Amino acid sequence: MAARRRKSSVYRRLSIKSISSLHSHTLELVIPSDFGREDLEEEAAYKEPNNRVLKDFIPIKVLGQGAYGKVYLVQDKYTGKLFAQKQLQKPTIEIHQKDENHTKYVKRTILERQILTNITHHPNIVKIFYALQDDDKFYLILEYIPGGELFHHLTAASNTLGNVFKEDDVAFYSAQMAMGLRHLHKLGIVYRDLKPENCLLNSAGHLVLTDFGLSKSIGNSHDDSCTSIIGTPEYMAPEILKGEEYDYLVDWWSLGCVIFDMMSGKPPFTGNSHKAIQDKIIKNKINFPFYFSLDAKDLLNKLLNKNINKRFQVDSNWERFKTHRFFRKVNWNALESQNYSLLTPPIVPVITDPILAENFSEEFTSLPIDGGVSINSNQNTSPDPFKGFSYTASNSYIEKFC
Ligand code: ISQ
Repeated sequence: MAARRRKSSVYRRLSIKSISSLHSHTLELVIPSDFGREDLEEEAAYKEPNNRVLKDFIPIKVLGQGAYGKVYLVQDKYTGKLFAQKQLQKPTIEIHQKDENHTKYVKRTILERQILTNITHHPNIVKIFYALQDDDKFYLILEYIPGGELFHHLTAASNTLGNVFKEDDVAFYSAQMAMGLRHLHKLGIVYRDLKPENCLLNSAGHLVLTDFGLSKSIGNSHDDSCTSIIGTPEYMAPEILKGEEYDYLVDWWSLGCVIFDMMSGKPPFTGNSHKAIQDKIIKNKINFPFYFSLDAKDLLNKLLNKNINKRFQVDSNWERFKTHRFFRKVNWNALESQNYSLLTPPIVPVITDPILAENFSEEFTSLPIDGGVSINSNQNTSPDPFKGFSYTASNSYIEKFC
């Protein structure tokens, strides 16, 4: 295959202030965003996208950090394309003895890779392009969603009631969440972890669900040992917290909690400890703020019914859900035909250059990039106890969607 130049170069804006004795000028220079990065080889030989190793992804910034790993913004050194790379430390005997939660995260990451690769393309669900590993870590190379968390924009959406969205905007985002959930349910997947942090905005302002570490394939596995609760219970359905059997309905409960949160700035049940929150979710009645509309309260009462037999069975009553008055301004036809250009998102994120990750918290983006890939990275782990983890999407998929 002949060497091919990168199709498009990514550019970065630099503002340089110059102060003369009389005036202050701002000069804007537009330079390639990989300027000065010798590791991005300008003349790198062309390599098919389905032929990547870890070292082909150059870490640019930290986008997020969890208990057991970080999410990096990385750049494919051959194409300049950006991806989100989710990393997780592999289990060692030492970690295993000290920390049983880590073992759960490892099982979840393996499950997350299986679930994501089984999901057919959907605009409201993050895409996976590669799953790689070296001796120390697992790496999921995912679609980069540059608009950041929906709730990052909620904090900016100050109005007289505080950091809350208008009801019509809440209807817009919750309809997109519902589209993503329904797609998963049709594939036999329960998401189980719908919460604000997992809802990102793409460059056009449409919502994308990420983080499938808690998802579960119904009927595939009865072993739930890897999915006992870690993290915050605020958006979790009472039947999960009680350790009872559950199904797709848990996602519609969580949707109710996220709608409540978008409209009021907090989820319906809060407290100082996980135990206090859990108790309220199981026992307490919901209190609606005075400014919630009748339509919103009606929908939320249906979604947030603690009794699973009385909760809104959205999957089997999809038409009734879509035609609820709360969603009266939503263009469901455009959503269902995936004609997103007909939709007008309430917020279009400011993205000067996606490589700047300006919609992600500085708490993360200012962290040093302590080597995205493990030192002494040896990708050909042998013998490989995690055989089956590694995955590469097809060239056509990578080229079409990235
Ligand atoms: C995609 N883009 C940005 C951040 C992300 C965090 C987690 C998973 C996927 C992501």
